[in-house]
Amino acid sequence: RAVQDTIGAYVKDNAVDFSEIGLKDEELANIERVYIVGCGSAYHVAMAAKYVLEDMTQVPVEIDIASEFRYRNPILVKNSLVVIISQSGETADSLAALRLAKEKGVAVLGVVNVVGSSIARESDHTLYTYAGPEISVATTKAYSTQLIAMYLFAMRLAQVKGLLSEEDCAKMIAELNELPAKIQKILDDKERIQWFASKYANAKDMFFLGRGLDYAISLEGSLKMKEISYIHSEAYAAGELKHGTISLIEDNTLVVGVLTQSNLYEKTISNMVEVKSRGAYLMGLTTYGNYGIEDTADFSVYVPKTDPHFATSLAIIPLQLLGYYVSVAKGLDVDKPRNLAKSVTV
Ligand code: F1P
Repeated sequence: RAVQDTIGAYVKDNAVDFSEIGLKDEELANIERVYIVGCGSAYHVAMAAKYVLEDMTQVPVEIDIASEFRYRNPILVKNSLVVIISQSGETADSLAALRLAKEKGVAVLGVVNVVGSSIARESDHTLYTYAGPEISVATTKAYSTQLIAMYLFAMRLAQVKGLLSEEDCAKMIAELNELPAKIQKILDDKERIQWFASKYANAKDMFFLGRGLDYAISLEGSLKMKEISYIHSEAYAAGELKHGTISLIEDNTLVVGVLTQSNLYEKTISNMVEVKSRGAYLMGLTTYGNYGIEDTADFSVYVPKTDPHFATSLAIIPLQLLGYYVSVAKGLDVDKPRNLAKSVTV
């Protein structure tokens, strides 16, 4: 529902339409660089958006954690746009990043859920997400809607830059409109993840691996595991694991490989084989059709096919469920993760 509402807010007559938020095509046409900034899950959306935007628009994208951006005196080039992603619109570091960008004379696009929040008010343009008022502390719906907002932004920018035809944009919109039903299909199969998750209530460490967009998904899956299950987990760009962390793999350590991007599939499989030979127990997360994964993974989870740019929206669901059900198996209160606040305003 949240995903559908966010799509519906900015799609008119099979095209992405930002006229209501005053983001004009002439302004988009001038953008030569994009900086995307956020904290926590919002930063992981930034990373996914970087892959999508660069691939679709050929505009270079830099991403940063807001608490780093605000203190490092970032060089912001002319004709750039800073995108600040924040569910609450009140996160102190993200708000400070926004103010810094404005001081430096760069336009800001806020991607915000809470209407009238500080970031929404101070941004030059605000793309509202429609995650609704009932937001969990460990971001799930907000993450999904922020992704949608960033896909729509990438599609409009690609069209303005002449890299996406009206017809291809309409096809992408059709794919977007299918996401809610596909998400529901994954949720309908949740018992299988629950059964698997219940075996990991006592796990010490977990690792998530992926390349490209699948690395961004891995980071968010790993964060969910930490936030709600209190299990030490790390996400690695799959090729980086062997440069150190592989020494932490012991017999039966759970390693989750994410493989939604067909051009990177074989490479990530080879990294999974490497950790398996060190004793890891492998969960493979891929799209329907890639049944060869069962030759390598001990437990395989499939998500429906979609445009590869949108794969994050589907692949994150089993990982959120994994974190959720490990937490349930440990008898924890998923809605009240310790030490975590809904909005970090200091
Ligand atoms: C950012 C954030 C969330 C996280 C937790 C703490 O919040 O890091 O991603 O799940 O709630 O804050 P926001 O800037 O998106 O409101």
